[in-house]
This record gives sequence, structure tokens and C-alpha cells, in this order.
Amino acid sequence: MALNQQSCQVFDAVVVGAGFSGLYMLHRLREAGYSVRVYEAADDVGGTWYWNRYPGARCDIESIYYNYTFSKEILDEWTWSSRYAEQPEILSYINFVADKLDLRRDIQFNTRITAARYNEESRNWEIRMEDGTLVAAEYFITALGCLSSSNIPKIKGLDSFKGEMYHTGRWPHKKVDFSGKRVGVIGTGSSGIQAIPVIAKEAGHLTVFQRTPQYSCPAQNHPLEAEEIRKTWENYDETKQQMRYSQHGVPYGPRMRSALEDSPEERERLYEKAWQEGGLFSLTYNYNDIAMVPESNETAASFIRSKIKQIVHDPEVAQKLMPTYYYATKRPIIDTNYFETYNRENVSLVDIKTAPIMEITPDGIKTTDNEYELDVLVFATGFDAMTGPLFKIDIRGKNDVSLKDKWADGAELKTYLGLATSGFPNMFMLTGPQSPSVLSNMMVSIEQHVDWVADCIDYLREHHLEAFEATEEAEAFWSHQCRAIADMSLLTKTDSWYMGANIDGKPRGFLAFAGGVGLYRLICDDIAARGYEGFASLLAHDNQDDSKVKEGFFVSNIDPQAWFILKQLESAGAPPMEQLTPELARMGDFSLLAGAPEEVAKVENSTIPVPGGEIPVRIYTPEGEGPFPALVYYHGGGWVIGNLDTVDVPCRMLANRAGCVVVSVDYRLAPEHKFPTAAEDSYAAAKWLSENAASIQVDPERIAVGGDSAGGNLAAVVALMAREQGGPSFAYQMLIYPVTNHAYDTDSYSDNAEGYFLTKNTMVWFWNHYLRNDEDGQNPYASPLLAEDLSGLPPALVITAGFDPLRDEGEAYAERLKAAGVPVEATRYDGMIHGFFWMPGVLTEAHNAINQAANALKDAFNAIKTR
Ligand code: NA7
Repeated sequence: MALNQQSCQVFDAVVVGAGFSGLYMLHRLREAGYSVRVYEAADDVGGTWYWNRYPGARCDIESIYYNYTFSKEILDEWTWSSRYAEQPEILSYINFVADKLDLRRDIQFNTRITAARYNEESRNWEIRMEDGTLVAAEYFITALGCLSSSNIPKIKGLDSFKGEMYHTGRWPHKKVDFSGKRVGVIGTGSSGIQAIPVIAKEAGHLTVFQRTPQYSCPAQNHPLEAEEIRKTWENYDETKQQMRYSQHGVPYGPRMRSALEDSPEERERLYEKAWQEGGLFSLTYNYNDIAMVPESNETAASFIRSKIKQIVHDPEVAQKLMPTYYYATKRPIIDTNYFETYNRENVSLVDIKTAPIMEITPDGIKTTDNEYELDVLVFATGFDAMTGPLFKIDIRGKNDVSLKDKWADGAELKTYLGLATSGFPNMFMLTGPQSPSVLSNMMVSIEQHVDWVADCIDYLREHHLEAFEATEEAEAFWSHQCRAIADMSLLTKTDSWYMGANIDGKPRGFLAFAGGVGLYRLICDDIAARGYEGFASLLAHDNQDDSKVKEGFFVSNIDPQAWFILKQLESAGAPPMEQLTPELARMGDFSLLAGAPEEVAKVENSTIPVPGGEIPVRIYTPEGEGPFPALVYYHGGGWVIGNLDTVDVPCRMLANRAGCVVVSVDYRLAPEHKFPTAAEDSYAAAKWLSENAASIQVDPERIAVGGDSAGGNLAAVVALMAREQGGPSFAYQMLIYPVTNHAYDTDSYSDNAEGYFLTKNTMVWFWNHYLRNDEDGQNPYASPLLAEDLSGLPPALVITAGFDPLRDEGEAYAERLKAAGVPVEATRYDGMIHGFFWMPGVLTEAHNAINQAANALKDAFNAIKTR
């Protein structure tokens, strides 16, 4: 496609698509004084809402929040008629905005863009229309929508059908008449579930061809009063901020509680309330772990299944409608009388998983066990989402490489922030793959993207930066993050269109950023504030500050899951621990990071005597016959915070995997009980176990000590105390990122002083609460690294984390043990942060470390057995 640019129009920016994102992009750029042209295949504005006109089509976000928020005036001038607006009303709203801002004069309708190519010489994009016309632009912006490439499955005989055929995403503009007709609907996603009840009312007979049963909750749609809208937006700025910094783009979020913390009765009560209230998030927002923890998910899933059973009269039909995948791992669906529709005489349900469709015949559908005669066939079969619309245009970047080839048809999807991709300078994708878009209220995501791109273009012009593109490093980082973050949830455990699984032959992989719109906004803003870190401009290369790029967070080798946790904690804006009182610091709840506690044969809370009092312990006994080996476990928390619950999950996992009893010890905390109380309590607990082993089915010859962080310190100290104070003798010491020295002088302290969960300042705060004075810090029972002699101690496992201030002192202790002749297995988890051992709910490496520790314990116990 060679172009004589003098012969064609040249714009500052070309935008493809006149839906919500394209329209706002046009407005922003035009207001800033750029020349912009929007091309749209349809004959009017609307995008997704122009095409999806099927009966019953509605938004699944409450209309009150499904607005542009950039203009208070526009917001105030529009009134929605119901809680969930119907498609015609949403389309009217889009038209109202287009008129109000006089957008149409810069939109060319009925124009499909077929190709776009970056010309490296002119540094312009050359954009070709279906009729061959070319235009050029410095910036090429896709506003294609995520769900605009409709999917009609390639079923044998498709073209032979004599009746009428429609796809929900390409619905005609005239009313389709179903009255008295035999109608078939293939597909029971959101579109099918909205359309089926409406079609059923009109059709002679409706046959639904269902491949996967779905969870759906009632929308409980109702008329909206103008007063309600006014009240909601009374605090315009505040509501807007709440939406922007939320998880999904609505001004509320999940309750900070695990579904497993409530009794079944309480859960039932809350789910029932949510069912009555209706809406997309009602059920899931009862708890914060439904999308994360299988057991929590099942509580919501089984509630919906029980509702289906109640609603659908015919038990066989109800059974066919029972979904089994993890709830909310596909976009949750809300409906109006969907399940009730199966009680109608004129509706039948065909399960095409057990009897698949063989072919479409001139008269209807033939499955493996039946034939269905139809007059109308409706495909509610969804879309080739996210990448589909981009691949429909032949987009070519530098060296004439096509986007489709670069991404290997989607198998190697690589973007930076979902906004840009290397090799395609000055191209921006609005709500594209690897952005949070489809997991959110689209309006919030759209406004964020458009604002960011408009600001970026201003910056480029101001700094005379041309040919601006994402670096390969940055996009590798981002793409890795997106996959790893999605893997932390249940989202990747289900075949869904989020995974590309709905399209035959489409490569599988999670297509969006699952970290939430609020966090995403912070990251994007952070990157902009760093001078658009992760982007490079060819022409300005000499002027760019390379050091910035090298130090950037996207080139660090921190584990993506750990990075995500850190970003989330950062965005939560909690004050540093050292600014809190110990009482307040103890209230922090990290149970979501730990994940769901697994079953252990027996878990018992008890107390044991220690000098000057009693302390609680929790005893985990595995399946099988005793006597068992045992691990005495000391939790972390800088001797100031932490308790038995903090380490409940890893203790359970260790008990099951190592086949040992775990005695978790709630030693007394500082500053109420300063050094050496914690060490003495810990030693007393180990001695108690050794002396009372038989009473809890433990073999006294096979006892290990272990712990993490301050608990690792206590385990090491107990081993020293036992050697020096006449036993007991331990089979093993398991030291997880232990504190070993009251000093802050290591490289890891300076490299990881802040930004990696445990900070240097917090460590200083912990030590200051723990020790009575500096002299205590020199005591080997506080700083075991200072012990003169480490010989004769039990064999050890020392696990450290790469991004931890305590890394080097843990490793120094391992070295000293080795030098003293103690067998040591030392492992550094390079990409990990302090505390990761008790975060198996979100970190794969936590599982690896717990498994490693369990295997090491097992080996140590077996060595004694066979001695
Ligand atoms: P979805 O959610 O992708 O649903 C498509 C439906 O079509 C779903 O039930 C599919 O079953 C079914 N389908 C897809 N291909 C086939 C074939 N080949 N044979 C039979 N059935 C098939 O699209 P929607 O339009 O409903 O909703 C898209 C989004 O719009 C929605 O998430 C909201 O965000 C709004 P499957 O589940 O793949 O087995």
C-alpha cells in the first residue's frame, strides 16, 4: 500500500469506531485542537449498542452508573427510566451525547476500515477503507469494542437453512416477527438468556439449544425515579472517584470477609437477600473470595443451583440447567424470568452437550438423536472477543509485520497496559486485550483509556516525541503480569470467552487484566508520571533518560503475583505499620492472601503452661495412626503482631503434606512482653511437647522446630537453647526467611528497604518493641547469627526471599550453620517477598515453598526412623 500523502487527507488522529470509546476520544482530541476523523462501518453512532438490538437486550451495569462522567452537564441532562436500561434507551443516550457535542461532523459513517499500515518514512499511519480510499494520520486509535466480531459457528449445512437466520450481535433494524413461529435459539450466554424469555412470549414454540448451563441471577429491574438519580449523583466528585478506584467500576465493592467465615445459615440469609435485591454484583460482593477460593465459590454456586431447582417445575429440565463451572468465572448473568421461561408449555430445552448438533438442514437442526423443525434460527453464540475485532483489520506496524502475525493469531498476545504494542508506533487500542475493560463497567474503563491516551498525545506533542511505541521489555512484563494475575483467581479454570475458549481453534489464554480498574488506573498514572516509562520514542532516543527504563518496575525480576499483591497493598493506602499502635497493627487481616484452610484430620485449640503463665497452642493432627513426628511452629510478625490464625493455612498444609503433628505456638507478644519472653515461651512449648509427646500421639524422638520471620528467629533460638540447656534434641529446624541479627547493614536491607511488604522502618519498629535495650540485640537468643558456635545444631532448611530486607541475614545464618558442620538446605526464592510462605491463596511460589518444607521435614523424620 504505497501512498502519496499529498493526494490524501492527513489527520492528527484517526479513530476507528463510533461507540462510547470512539465518541469520547473524538471529543477529547478535538477539544485539544487536533484534527480527528472517526470511521464507522454502521450508518450511525452506537457501536455495540447499535448492533445488539435483539429482543430483551439490556445493560448488565445499573444505568445510573452507565454514563459518561466527564461532563456534569451531560450527566445532569439525562434521565434513565429503569434500573437496567434497554438497548433503545442506551442508543438514545449515545445519540443525545453525539448531538450535544456535535460529534457527527467528524465521523464518516458507512465506512469500514480494512487495513492500516505504519509508514516508517513519513511516520504516519496509512489507513485504507473498503472502497480503497486512503487517509493518513499520525495517531491510529482503535475504538472497536471488545465484542463486535460476532461468532457464527461453522456448522455443517448452515447455508442450506430455508428459514430466517439472525445473530444477536447483528440484529436487523426492523422488528423480527416471531409470532406463531417455530424458533430455535443456539446459545445461552448473556444475550441468549436476555432474549429467550422475550422470544418465548411471542413464538409458537421455542427450542433452546444449550451447550453449557449458566448461572444467572435476577436483575430485579424496576423503574428509576429521577430523584434517585439526582441523589446518587449529588456527590458527583465522590461517586466518580469511588467508581474510578474500585474493582469493577461501580462505587461499591465486596465485603471484606471470606464466605467460609460465615455459618451456612448466615450465608444462605445473605445470598437470599442478594437474590431479592438482584444485580450483577449482589451475590459475589457478599464475600471477597468467591472468585478466588474454590470452596467459597461453591457456596454461591450451590445457592444458585438450589434456586434453579426451586424455580423450574420439571426436575429433568432443571437438572439440564444446572451449571457446574466456578461461578463468576464467566461474566455473571442477570436476567428477567429466564429460568421461569422453562415452565412454559411452548418452550423446550435441548442439551447439545450430550446430543451435539450434527448439521443444519433446510428445515431446522439435526442433533445426534433428533431433528427439530424451525422457521427461525437465532444465533446467540457470542463473539470472537477482544482480539477478533483487531484481527479483522489488516494492521501492519514497522517492517510490514502484521498484528495478527506478531501475536501469532493471539497465541502470543503482547501489549503494554493493553493500550499499545511494540512495533506499532503511535497506535493506541481503547479497551483492548490485556486491559480491565470487559471485567468492568465499560464506561469507567473507556473514560480512563481515552483520558490517558489524550494526555499521552499532549505529552508527545509537547516534548516533540515521534514514533512512540511500547518497548519489548515493557510489554513482556505486562503480558506476564496479566497471565499471572488471572492465574491467582479461578478465572482461568473455566472455558470462557475471556479465555478465547468459545471460538474453535482460537488460542487459549486470559484476555484481560484482572487486577481491577482502580489498580489499573494507578499503574497507568504512575507510568505517565514517570515520563511514560516503558515507551520509547525513536527520534527522541538520544534525549531519553535510559536509566529510568532500566530501573523501571517492569524490568525487575519480581514475581508477577507478588508484584500484584504489592501494588494492591500500595493502592489500598494503608499507613505504614510503624505509624500504628501495636493493637491497631494486630488488627490487619491478610486471610485472603492465605487462602482457604484445607481439611486436617484433627485440629484442636489448647493451652500449655509456660514460666509465669499459660499460652494458647493449636494442634494439627494428620490422617493416620500415631505416633507421629511433630513440628513446633512459631508464627511470624516481628514478635509484635501475628497469631495462630495468621499461619493456620500453612500449618494445615504442612501437617497434611509432611504427615506430622504441627503444634502452632501463640507465644506472648511485645511490647507487653519484651525479650526474652517470646524466646522462653517458645522453648517452653518445645519442651512441653517433648515431655508430653505421648499424650498427643507424638514420637518424642522426631520433633522439629520451625517458623517464619520472627518465628524463624524463635525456632533458631529454641534450637540453640536446647543445645545449651540440656535438650530436647530436635530432628530438624525449618527456618523461613528468619530474622537472625539485630542489624540493618546488609545489601538486602538497602536494596529492599521499602516497597516490598516488609520495610526497614517496620523492622526497626519491631525490634524496638521487642528488645529492652540495644544490649539485648547482642544476645544470641535475640540475634542467633551472633552465637559464637553453631555446631551440634539440628539439620536445617533455610528459605529466603529475593525481595526481602531479611534475605542476607537468613542466608548468612545458613552459611554459618554449614561452616559449623550442620547439614543445611538453603533456597532463595528469587522473585518472592517477605511473608510469602503464608500466602498460598495468591502465590504459586508459596505452594512450592510449603511443599519443599514438607518434603524436607519428611526426609528428616524418615532419617531418624531408619537410623
Ligand atoms: P457468550 O457469553 O459468549 O455466549 C455464547 C453462547 O453461545 C454460550 O452459551 C455458548 O456456549 C454458545 N455457543 C457458542 N458457540 C457455540 C456452538 N458452536 N454451538 C453451540 N453453542 C455455542 O455471548 P453473549 O452474546 O451471550 O454475551 C457476551 C457478553 O455480552 C456477555 O458476557 C456480557 O458481557 C455481554 P458455551 O458456553 O461456549 O458452551
